[in-house]
Amino acid sequence: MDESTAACLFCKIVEKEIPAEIVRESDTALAFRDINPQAPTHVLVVPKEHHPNAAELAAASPALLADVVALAAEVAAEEGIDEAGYRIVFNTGAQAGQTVFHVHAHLLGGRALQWPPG
Ligand code: DGP
Repeated sequence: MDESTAACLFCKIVEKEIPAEIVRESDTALAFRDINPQAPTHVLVVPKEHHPNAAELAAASPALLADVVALAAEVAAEEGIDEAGYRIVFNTGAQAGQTVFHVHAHLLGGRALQWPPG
């Protein structure tokens, strides 16, 4: 772990240094429940490798971005929300509400979701 990731909250969850309710894991990604859920299913899916946001992940490693989305889809199926539908959100940048700068997909479902989001 280099200096940029040493202080990263989600790197610490990936390393199991900080507890989280992990729901699924692959070789490259980890899915765990959001601490402040906004829907009956609210799971965060992160690549194990540190990248700050979705755009930088897409540029550096498209396959890893695909792994994150694939794991989110597996969790959606496991949670039984895949048929009704769900949302995958990557908040990117402070104005979009990103507060943790280790890229994470929010998987939201289990209720009717509003559009446009706030
Ligand atoms: P964002 O605002 O898009 O950067 O989302 C960050 C999410 O991370 C937010 O919904 C709350 C969640 N979160 C923050 N700290 C923790 C934590 O320590 N554990 C878990 N499980 N989730 C956290």
